[in-house]
Amino acid sequence: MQIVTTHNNTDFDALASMVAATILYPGAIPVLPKNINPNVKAFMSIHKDILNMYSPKEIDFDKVKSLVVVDINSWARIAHVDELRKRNDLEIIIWDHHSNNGDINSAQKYYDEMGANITIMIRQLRKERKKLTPIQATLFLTGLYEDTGNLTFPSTKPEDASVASYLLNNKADLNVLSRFLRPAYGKKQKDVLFEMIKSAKRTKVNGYNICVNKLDIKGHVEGLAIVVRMCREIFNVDAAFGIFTDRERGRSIVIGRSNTEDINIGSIMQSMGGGGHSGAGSAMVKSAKPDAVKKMIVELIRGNQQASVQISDLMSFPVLSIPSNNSMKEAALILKKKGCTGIPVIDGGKLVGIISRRDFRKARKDSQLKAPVKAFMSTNITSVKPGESPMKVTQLMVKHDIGRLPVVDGGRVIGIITRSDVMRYFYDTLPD
Ligand SMILES: [Mn+2]
Repeated sequence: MQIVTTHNNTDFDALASMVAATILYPGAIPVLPKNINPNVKAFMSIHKDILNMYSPKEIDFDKVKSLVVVDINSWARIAHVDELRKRNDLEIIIWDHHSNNGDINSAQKYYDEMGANITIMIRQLRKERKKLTPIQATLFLTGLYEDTGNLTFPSTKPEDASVASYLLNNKADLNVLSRFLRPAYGKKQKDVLFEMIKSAKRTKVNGYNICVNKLDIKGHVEGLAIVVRMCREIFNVDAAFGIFTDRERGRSIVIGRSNTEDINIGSIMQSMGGGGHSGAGSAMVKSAKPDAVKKMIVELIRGNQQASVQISDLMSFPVLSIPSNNSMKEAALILKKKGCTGIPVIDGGKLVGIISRRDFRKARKDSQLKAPVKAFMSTNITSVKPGESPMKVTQLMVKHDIGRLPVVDGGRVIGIITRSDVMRYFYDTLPD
């Protein structure tokens, strides 16, 4: 007998991957874990007959000769088939898109770092020219959208998008999809979310805004990942973490969601014994001290992450500047010669203003060009520290409608960052 299974707290990508596996391995029996996400449960309640899933209790594990594991590569996450773990005559086939190496040993491993696991499986289904029903296409697209945040998560690959197009061609139903994809949060999740909103504190790490929430829970609470995701969106932070501590059991569940590749949730969770992708992940920590867990998260972001890009890496220097008693004419010459739109005005190493092309509109008469720069410069200066993130610069540029910011360290201008520097960063040097 061959069975197919996936991780507990089953999400749509996991369920979709299980169904895809039953097409790839005809006759294989799909075994669904007991804990499945609330929105998947809602989907199952209607599609139960068509999907024909088995519960672990219904399986005679002695008869299992082959195990297909989808969307995960960790024994801890498939504890419902733990009986098979010690078997050495078992064939194991893995389909996974999580970047951690995992602890299930298998000779047949289909791994690719796609936004969704279903993308890898559809690649194979198409190769084998398998036909999909509209319901299958709908479920697969729901999984794809959930794992890629409707193709917006940074982990999304071009192939995910082309698979979305393929599934829409195969009559995936967007009405059904949006009805179930919507996070089905109940009273328990709402209570947790409100608690988190009340106690949430924003912190700055490596120039990114993060939000770490500590909360006590009792026993198993479903859908905590949804709550953390909503928390990230509500607070509009780059990454949000939830530390859910069960004091009776002496452990904490850590869940993270990130919107930037510079804070890689997967590798942070891996360091804590869990796993995930760059955008989402979780870990079970044997500690009932949420403050210690929080410290660990912050330290992991600080140290273990690939050094995130700072303004000092992008800025131009040395800075072209002009003293405030030079004439407007001299300033105009520099701007023209260097082809820039503005320069900082610096007296004795200190930033006192900015003179830009715009300020010349105020100096209409020729005689006014003889006036010193300080008469026309703007003294309302917005500057930025070298340790800030490119995102912060973008926010300042939008807020103050300016295209260049002096980079100031200890009162001294050490560089200048322009719109084009930031653009170059966002378009060219995004990590793969
Ligand atoms: Mn997945």
